[in-house]
Amino acid sequence: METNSTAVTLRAPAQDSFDTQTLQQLDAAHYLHPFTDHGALRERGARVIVRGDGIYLWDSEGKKIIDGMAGLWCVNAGYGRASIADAVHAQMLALPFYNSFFNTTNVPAVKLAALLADLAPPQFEHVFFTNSGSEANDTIVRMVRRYWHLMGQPERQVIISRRNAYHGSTMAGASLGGMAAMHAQGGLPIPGIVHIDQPNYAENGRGMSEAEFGLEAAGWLEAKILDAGPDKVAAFIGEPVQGAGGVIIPPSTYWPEVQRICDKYDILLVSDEVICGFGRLGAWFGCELMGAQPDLIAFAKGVTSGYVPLGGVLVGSRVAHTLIEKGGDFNHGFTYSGHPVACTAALENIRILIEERLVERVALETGPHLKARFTSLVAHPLVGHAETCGLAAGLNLVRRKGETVHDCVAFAPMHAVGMLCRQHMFDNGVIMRAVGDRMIVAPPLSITVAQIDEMVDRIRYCLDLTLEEVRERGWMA
Ligand code: PXG
Repeated sequence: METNSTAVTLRAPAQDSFDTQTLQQLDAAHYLHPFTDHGALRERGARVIVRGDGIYLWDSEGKKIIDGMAGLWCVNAGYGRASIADAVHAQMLALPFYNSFFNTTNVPAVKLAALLADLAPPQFEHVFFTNSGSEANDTIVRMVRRYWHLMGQPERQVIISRRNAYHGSTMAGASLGGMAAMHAQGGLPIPGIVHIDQPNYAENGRGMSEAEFGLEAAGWLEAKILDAGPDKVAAFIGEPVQGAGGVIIPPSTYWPEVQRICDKYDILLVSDEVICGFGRLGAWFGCELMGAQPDLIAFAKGVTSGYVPLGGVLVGSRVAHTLIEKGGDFNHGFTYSGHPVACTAALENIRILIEERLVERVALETGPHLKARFTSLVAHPLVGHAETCGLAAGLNLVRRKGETVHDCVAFAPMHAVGMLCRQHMFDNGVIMRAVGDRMIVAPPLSITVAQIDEMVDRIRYCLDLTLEEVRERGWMA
């Protein structure tokens, strides 16, 4: 007998229209989603996304939506790139898979490794492929500790990260991350990972200029190194701009001072570029803008624009030469490291980014335009402050505005105004991410100036709707 479930599974892919309700029922019955309260999801029903083109998505009800989050910070080239699909199709026919173990390699993986060495800052000549950003960071933990072992300093085990950082959801990735709610589940962090505070000027910089605060926040790294013992510390890891933590843009003094401190104590510097890499900030890698020369770079997301999963670690000469010359086997890797189909998607995606000058456009055209338009939203009664870096932007919804970012009065967390605002956005055809009451956009890099205007106009309209609602509920100061 054919079950209801099989009927839908077999039918759905070939159809233009979708029975949303049936899909939602099956979703609730069978699909455990990431980071999701399934009780709440079951009540609402998941929204079903069926198609994308450029910066737009369509759901199963035919509703058109501006994807202000580029999927999940990853669809840098935009949706509907037939040339990526064609390249992947041809590679699947030629060689869908072969592994890179046992002295074997494949053409797309070799070409991509060489291309990444060209694109990355000069200290990077080597790459280790993974399937995701989390696996890239797990690889980094093992590689850093292996490096220090080979250097005759095996006691250097401690990796310093930051509170409110996001580095993935595997055991090591979630441990490196500084999300308290994640540490509370599964006995994290794993041993040897410690955290310092984030360079969040709005939260921690009262009474200081931004430049002073940047130095102060970098100083927390030095204090932690001294606390742990300089001969015990292996590495520091940070995102150039914290993404999932709320688009936290550090003062310009922060990263050069972090670099100076790492150099002083001979500590490896790791830049997690899973979000910031491949043009998000207007450079191929965020560290180039921030004035840091990391030893290792984690990447994922934008390398394929999310068309096929791929991640990896760019390995700088200091670590690569030690691993290669002193190393013997590095006992680490994945079945799909250097997957030919994923590497093919990356090659075509990067070709598009180069041909359409998308990274340069973020630096010179779309990034500055988003800054002008998005920061003008501070005129809105609900917006306390707004910041952008390249095509990543965040604004704070506040109960009462202040003279400076430090004088704004926040809403009570229990009112979840960010979630309320996010719902208005979605209902009115624009996707924004809510991190508490900070609202975020990071659209595809292919967005045009006119589309930025369309997106910001829609955001302003939804801020009006949110304001109306919080006033009705008596939540404004
Ligand atoms: N590092 C950074 C900086 C990330 O942003 C990861 C590592 C992990 O990558 P994978 O591919 O394993 O997911 C990420 C992922 C959000 C959100 O809500 C952000 C991410 C993932 C899921 C949700 O903003 N970033």
